[in-house]
Amino acid sequence: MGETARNLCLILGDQLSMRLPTLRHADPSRDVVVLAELRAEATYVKHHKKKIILIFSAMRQFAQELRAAGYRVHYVRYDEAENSGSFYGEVARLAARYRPQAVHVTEPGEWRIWTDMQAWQGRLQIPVVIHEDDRFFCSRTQFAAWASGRKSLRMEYFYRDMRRQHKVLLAEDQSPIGGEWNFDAENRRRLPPEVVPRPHRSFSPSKVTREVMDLVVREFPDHFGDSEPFEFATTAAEAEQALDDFITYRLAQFGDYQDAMRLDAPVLFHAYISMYINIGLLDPKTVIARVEQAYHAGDVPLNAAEGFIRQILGWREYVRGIYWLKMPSYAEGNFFGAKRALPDFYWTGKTDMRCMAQAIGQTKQLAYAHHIQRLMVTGNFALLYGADPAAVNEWYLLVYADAFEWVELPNTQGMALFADGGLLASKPYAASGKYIDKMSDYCGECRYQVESATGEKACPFNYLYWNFLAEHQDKLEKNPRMAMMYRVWSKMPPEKQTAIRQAAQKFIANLAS
Ligand code: FAD
Ligand code: DLZ
Ligand code: SF4
Repeated sequence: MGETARNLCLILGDQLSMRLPTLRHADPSRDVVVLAELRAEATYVKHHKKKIILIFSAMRQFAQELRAAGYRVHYVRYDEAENSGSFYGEVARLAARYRPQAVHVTEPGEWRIWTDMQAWQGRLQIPVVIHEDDRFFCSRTQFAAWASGRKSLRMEYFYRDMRRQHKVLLAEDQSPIGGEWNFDAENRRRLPPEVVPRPHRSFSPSKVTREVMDLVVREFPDHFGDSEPFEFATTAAEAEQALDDFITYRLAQFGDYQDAMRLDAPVLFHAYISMYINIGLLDPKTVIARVEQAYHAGDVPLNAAEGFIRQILGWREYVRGIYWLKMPSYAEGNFFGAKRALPDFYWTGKTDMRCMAQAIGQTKQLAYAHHIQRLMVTGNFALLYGADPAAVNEWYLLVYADAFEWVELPNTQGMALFADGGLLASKPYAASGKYIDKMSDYCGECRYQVESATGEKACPFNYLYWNFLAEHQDKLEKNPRMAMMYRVWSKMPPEKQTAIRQAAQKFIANLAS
């Protein structure tokens, strides 16, 4: 008879936290902790090579830390002959081997795995205990209670409740520090040329990472993106250093320049930590506490601390709540009936539109683009062009190192594409080239002219923007937040309107062919 275990404790690749509920319920001497590198997970979309490298390397090093902390670990490597390639396959195989009384796991981040897991107990004939993931501030049940009976599910009200409940940036009388809940209006400054952001902290690949890089290049050659140079943190200790670097050198200016974009600075004053938070290397609660401390110590202004905390305590928690509240139908939304395939340049980055080339080019290199690039460049283009939401969602899910469906889908469907018809956003984030020009230095380096809407050199964002408004007038003109733009459109001379729509149609036809 081989060795047995009391329980099998499965840890998924985005749950690499020592404080995970699964581990809190594990007895190091009697249970076996399982981590598995899986074909099904690495290929359900063709993830960026850097994303797979990050996850496999972080999993291998997390397993080492668990062993050092006294846990019995069964680690399944990608190329082991017995590896069945899926979560259920590995749990079933290892349950047959260790004959546990029960399987313990923390709830997964994706609907796909959650529905699969519901059948495990029946198939395995032993209890499968799914623990709530308390790395989040707001549980799925709590969000559902918050949403219940509300006409509008806007993030702002949820965020205020989170601030009150978790006593974040709160005065003694429960009012927000600084007198306002939100300093968004102070988060939209243009970046003057003389303000030069300090480059983000990068890490040299360890021996473990080097081995994983070889594996990924060998096994996933046709996946999106560059594998080298690989500079992500892959352990909790390194991720803490990345957080320190952000708080020390970039947080103070995060608030002012949150919406800015610059050619030579892909990260600007952003944190560059979402991939670490999402896979468990950084704890969101610790991140918020550190930022609040920096504010109270007088190291960073309130608009920076509040603006940053809003992203994590507000947006991150809110999109997760929306995902679990609305799945699986949320993924089917297509408010504008958009059907076009994604243009090829989303894969190659080869386009004369400088803004798109920059956002996609750095995505290929880094598996990262910051929020405004995702929303107002690649997302805005997909919206105006009429790209099929399913294709756009797949693209966002595979190109970014931080992409997991619970966070990717609401951001793409709801925020970038308005495919949910306005559940998440009060109006589409559609914008012409003027916005991109205001917030970046891209247009000066572009072959198109941002001030033109017609003619050979007209900026495609301009004619696509007006064409989008005209095409969806029936759906949008009653939205009070769109009224001003429809007034501008209606006052345009008819010949100009026709020229704009023809330019858009020609551009779309060219791309589609
Ligand atoms: P910062 O700008 O420094 O923000 C700090 C932190 O706040 C982030 O690390 C992240 O944890 C959180 N955060 C900020 N904005 C959001 C948001 N809108 N939703 C959830 N969390 C947020 N974020 C992901 O983590 N995974 C995704 O797959 C993802 N897909 C996106 C797709 C689209 C179309 C858009 C518009 C946004 C998407 N985002 C996604 C949100 C946001 O762009 C990233 O979280 C952010 O760019 C990560 O970079 P950072 O760590 O430098 O963030
Ligand atoms: C994203 C990912 C990848 C690429 N590979 C693995 C893996 O080999 N093993 C694993 O446990 N998890 C992986 N993940 C993360 C899972 O896809 C993620 O846990 C689920 O989608 C649930 O959020
Ligand atoms: Fe993008 Fe238009 Fe500016 Fe070129 S001119 S960078 S296409 S917004």
